Amino acid sequence: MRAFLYSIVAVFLAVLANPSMADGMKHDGIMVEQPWARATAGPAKAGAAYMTLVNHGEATDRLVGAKSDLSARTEIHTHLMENGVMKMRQVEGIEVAPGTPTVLQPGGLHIMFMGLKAPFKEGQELPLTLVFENAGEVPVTFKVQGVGASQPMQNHDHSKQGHSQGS
Ligand SMILES: [Cu+2]
Repeated sequence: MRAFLYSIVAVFLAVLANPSMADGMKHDGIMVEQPWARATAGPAKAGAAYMTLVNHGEATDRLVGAKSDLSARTEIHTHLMENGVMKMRQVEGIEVAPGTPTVLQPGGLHIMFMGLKAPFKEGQELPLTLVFENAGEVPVTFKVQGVGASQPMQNHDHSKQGHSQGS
């Protein structure tokens, strides 16, 4: 009986450890919460996506890149003040330490889409792949909010995901 219980636990743990069997947004300890973007205005050729990166693993990981078919180039950016002017600059990577959520948000870190093939329209759910040093490629579906949105929309459907994984 005891061995039987252990095997049940083992199967359960295997499901937890295998991202394809468990929650689609959880990959080797990295969880991407509330990915979102603002709709782009008119002819804008650039857009940005924001999200919170949570590391449920034991070791620090790093976001080292982003891939997307939505734009010619997809980069990791931050904002910084230079001579009193807010500027964007590409960064090599973003450290994601266990227990410390890393927030990408307007005015700070963001995923930048340069040379957009089509504008971001409110209500769209678009694919993006984040590349982590340890966790590897993590597919994300981000939701496009209104042009003036300053934070991810709070869902009232009591669903943590907010939407299904598109990939
Ligand atoms: Cu940028």
